Amino acid sequence: MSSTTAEPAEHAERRHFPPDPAFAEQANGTADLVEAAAADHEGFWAEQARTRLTWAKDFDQVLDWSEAPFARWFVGGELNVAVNCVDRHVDAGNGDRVAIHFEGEGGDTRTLTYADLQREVAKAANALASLGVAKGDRVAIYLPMIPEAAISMLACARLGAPHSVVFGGFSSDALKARIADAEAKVVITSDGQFRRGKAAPLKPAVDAAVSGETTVEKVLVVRRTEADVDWHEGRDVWWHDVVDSASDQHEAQPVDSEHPLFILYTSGTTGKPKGILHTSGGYLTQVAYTNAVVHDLHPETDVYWCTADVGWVTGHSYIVYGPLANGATQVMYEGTPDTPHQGRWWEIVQKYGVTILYTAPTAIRTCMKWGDDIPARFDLSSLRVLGSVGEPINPEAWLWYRRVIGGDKAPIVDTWWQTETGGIMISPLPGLTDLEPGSAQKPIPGISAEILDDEGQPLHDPEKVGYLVLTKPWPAMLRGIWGDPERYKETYWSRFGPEYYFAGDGAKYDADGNIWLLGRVDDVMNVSGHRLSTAEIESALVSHPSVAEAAVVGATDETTGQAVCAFVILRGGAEDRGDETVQELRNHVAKEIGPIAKPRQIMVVAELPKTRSGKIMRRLLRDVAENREVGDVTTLADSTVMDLIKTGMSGSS
Ligand code: 6R9
Repeated sequence: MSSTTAEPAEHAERRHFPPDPAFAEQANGTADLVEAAAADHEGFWAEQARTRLTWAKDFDQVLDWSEAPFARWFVGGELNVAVNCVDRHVDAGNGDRVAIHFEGEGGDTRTLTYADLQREVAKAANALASLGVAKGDRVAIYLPMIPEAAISMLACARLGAPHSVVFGGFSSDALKARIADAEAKVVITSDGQFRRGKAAPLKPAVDAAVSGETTVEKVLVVRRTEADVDWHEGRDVWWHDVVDSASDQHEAQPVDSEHPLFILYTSGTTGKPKGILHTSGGYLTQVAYTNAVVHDLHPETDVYWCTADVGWVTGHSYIVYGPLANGATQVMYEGTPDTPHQGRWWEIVQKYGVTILYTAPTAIRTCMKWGDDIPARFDLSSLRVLGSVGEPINPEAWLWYRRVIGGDKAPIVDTWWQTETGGIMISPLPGLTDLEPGSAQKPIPGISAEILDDEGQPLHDPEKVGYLVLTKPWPAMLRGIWGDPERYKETYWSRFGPEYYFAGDGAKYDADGNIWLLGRVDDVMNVSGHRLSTAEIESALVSHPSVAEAAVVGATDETTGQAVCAFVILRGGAEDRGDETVQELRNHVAKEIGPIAKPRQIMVVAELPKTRSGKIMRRLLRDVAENREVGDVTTLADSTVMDLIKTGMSGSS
């Protein structure tokens, strides 16, 4: 890549939002915390580990980095993760506090207090043990968003059996590959799941995935939709048979701080999926800390809701482990935001009095597309913190989120992190930071990042695009790729040498020293020697009043090397005037960024290809833009989207 300066988008509104003094007064994230972390990195994390978690045996060393890049945190310490997330809250007298308000897509509800959760997790742990699961065995979990997903994860943690959660939307092939890689002994699934008002089967995918040679001995099946299922005597067992009848008393054994907690496969890019390995003490410390400080969680008074699926790392860290370690009361919702109507999420916020909402930019842009009048029908005044994760949030969507959902007052935390980092790394602190729409801003206390140029030199010039790296080990960092230590070193610790964790994201500083994340490095384009970021052009397109969502890719071009190709979804109400619309949008990008960024081609589409966690799969759009056969679509939320786009393409030329 060249180090050409990318022009900043000249957004009409360059507004900052200073923290509200009343909010700052009660905030968990304080200036003292920032100071403490800067003064003593390891001492700071030791303090977080000791004050936020309950250890069965204290640790005697904070960090062992002698085998870098393989870290060991809180060496010698012992704890049980499930005990930290459940039992200790009951022991502290909070058994009656609601842990989970479950809302099914069809409107069925279930309330689980911490005491209920303790009983359910103990039963599930006893049942898994009776099926032969012991410490160290791997368990695959392929479930919809129902309480049993969290209960299963915690039951595994209780036994010290690492889980591998696979999205309920993934195909049997994807499931099979993940089961094989982790050599899972048991799979936990359900008969089916409710999506968009219909029951969709899940168990057949498991049946296909475990047919033939397999490591799987038992399949534990939750009844959810009551659909008929094929039954394999001797292998399949019903949850309601073995879990419901199990004892609700279970003695949990502490595990070593470095005992594996879970494997989670990263999706999206090409090649064999990577089984990202996380362990116990460091991971739990960082997710508890960030959930308290970044989301500003006050467990006695807040009602927290993270809209992610548990099959995504966000569901692991910010539905299950972080909030439950902190004793939070949270909402868990099974379905889609528009079932049975487009106000469903806001109805849930109103119903439970949600105070903290954590979601993804793609969801925010979708709600923007549906129009302001939908959220306006509900009382959203309980919301006091809003969070964003998964992609850069463009300033337009940020401002909409704050105004329409946050009542023009709730701070937004734009949180940058990855499956590999385990927990939040770069984010504003809601009581402390002067908020800058569109930027994730600064590493949180305890985390250090830099932006490097092609030669690996620190880049401090504002607006120059470089590579984001992390410069110090952190407690929730991945401990490796399951079964492939070389790939771990090669992927993350070789691009700029062993000192720097290479995140794979493009980034730049602005004049105030805020970090702007610019998308995956593979998605950065080079047009006539100018480096352009997909995120910036997309942001410029979305700042046009007719555009709801945009995806930009670089397609090979004979004259310019690469050319900008854009795919856009228009907002509800915006008319598609064919060439006129396209011209207007091209000119808009030229005006916002510069003529060099003007898309060669703009396609108006109805949908964009996204993973289940809402990330646009640009490589598939690149295939379309370069007239190639479309690649692997198994991790798409809806694989028919690509057919729609291809048909649209041939029709429009
Ligand atoms: C948590 C999660 C990681 C990649 C990451 C980056 C993108 C996530 C972001 C963001 C800009 C943010 N990403 N949060 N980009 N601003 N606030 O998403 O994990 O699924 O592993 O994806 O997502 O590109 O490298 P994961």
